[in-house]
Amino acid sequence: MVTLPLEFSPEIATARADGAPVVALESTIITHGMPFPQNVETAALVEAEVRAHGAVPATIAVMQGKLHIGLSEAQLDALGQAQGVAKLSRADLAACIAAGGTGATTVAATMICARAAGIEVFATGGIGGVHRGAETSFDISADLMELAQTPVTVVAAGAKAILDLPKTLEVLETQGVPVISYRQDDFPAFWSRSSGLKAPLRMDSAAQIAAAHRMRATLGLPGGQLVANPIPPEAEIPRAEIMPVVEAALAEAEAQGISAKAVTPFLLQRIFELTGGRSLSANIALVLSNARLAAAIAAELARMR
Ligand code: PSU
Ligand code: MN
Repeated sequence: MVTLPLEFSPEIATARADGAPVVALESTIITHGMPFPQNVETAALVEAEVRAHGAVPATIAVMQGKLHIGLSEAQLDALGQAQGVAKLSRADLAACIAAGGTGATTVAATMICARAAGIEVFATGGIGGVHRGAETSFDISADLMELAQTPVTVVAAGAKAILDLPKTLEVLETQGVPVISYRQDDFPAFWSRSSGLKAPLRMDSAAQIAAAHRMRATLGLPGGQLVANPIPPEAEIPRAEIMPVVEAALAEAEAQGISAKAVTPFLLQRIFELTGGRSLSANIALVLSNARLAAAIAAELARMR
């Protein structure tokens, strides 16, 4: 057997020794989800937000074959500026580490790494899902199947309207993933507070979410939970405004034959350009809000230990 080359930052090593609450953060949002320099600025703000709410942030990435749990400021900066960083999902992770490579982890890969590091809560922006036209393209993000098998509670602002949201909820239900809207009945749609669809579950406190996480393990069920936290009202882009932009970006992706792993980054970049950066301000606000909720859930879980 080879051992996993886990590399804990000093801050995370201390937090682990103390049993302090830790929140995992992904790195694909930095390399493929936002432009430089806002990506690096946001990563630092999100880490600060987690600390301000009583938990320790662990940004996760693969660098030169090491699985880093917690990055230094210099490492975050380097990752945020690097060109052509690999996007690692479940399928790519082992090959990248074994080859001594560097890559950013998606939601699926970050969940796998968080579990390996004993971290139970993870904050991000939006998860991948079922793409529109999946009935012909079969493009369904590995994030959904990861939620069904890896025991990490993921806090996101729902899924983007670039996806087919009804089909995304159907797959999550089929896979047995608890989808929990936070303090509202509707499933949120990333930039907008509502998708127009009801979420299967609703919870109103971090303690409730932590208790459900523990009970899932007690029942012997594999998998995690998806907590869908609506964007703060003041940062919301109403559906009527964002939908035409989403449609335009989707039409361009189709015309240019964008496929597979390139689809999500292409759409995010085009929507950023077409909204004159407004989509990015909304994205930053919702990630910060998710960081706060994830810190509160991690604190509850630490208290229950
Ligand atoms: N959705 C977003 N922002 C993102 C991503 C998705 O709103 O940054 C990233 C996440 O890392 C997610 C990945 O796990 O894209 C999903 O990619 P795919 O659809 O190729 O599985
Ligand atoms: Mn895909």
